[in-house]
Amino acid sequence: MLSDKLSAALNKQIQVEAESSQVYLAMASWAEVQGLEGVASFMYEQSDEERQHMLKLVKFVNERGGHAIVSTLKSPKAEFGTFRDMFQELYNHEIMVSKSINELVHITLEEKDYATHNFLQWYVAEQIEEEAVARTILDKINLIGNDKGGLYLFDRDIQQLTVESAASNNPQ
Ligand code: OFO
Repeated sequence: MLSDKLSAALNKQIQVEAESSQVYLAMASWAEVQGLEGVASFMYEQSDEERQHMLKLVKFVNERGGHAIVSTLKSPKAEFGTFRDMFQELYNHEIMVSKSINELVHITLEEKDYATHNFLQWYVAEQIEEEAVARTILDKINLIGNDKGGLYLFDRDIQQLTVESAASNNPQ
């Protein structure tokens, strides 16, 4: 059975994951309108993944005797400046989410809830991977600079990354 404190913190995380899905959906739409097909499909995929993260939490909270709450979400912005700015935002967003997961893990230790602690390890690992992917993408963007041909290749490469992650990613 979840404690009230942990239940509230998990519900807050449900909101964070749902808002992440919204932010990446807004990024996907912006990229699509800019003609960056590869970047758009990468972002659509990220958005879907965040929804899966949210659902996994909903099911866990309910299974453990809590009540997962579906809350109002902040509306994400519609414009992202340059695609470099957008990926910088994605990276910053993931760092914020990692902090939020760490805070949750901290509460599980305070509450001595080792089942939830164990459940959250999947999210800890996922955040390490997502931060690493975002950093790799930013490094590539810095290499390209303002080169149009480089941007074309980047857009094609990132599409490949989406296909690979869809093949290897199997959220339960
Ligand atoms: Fe939910 O995985 Fe990152 O944010």
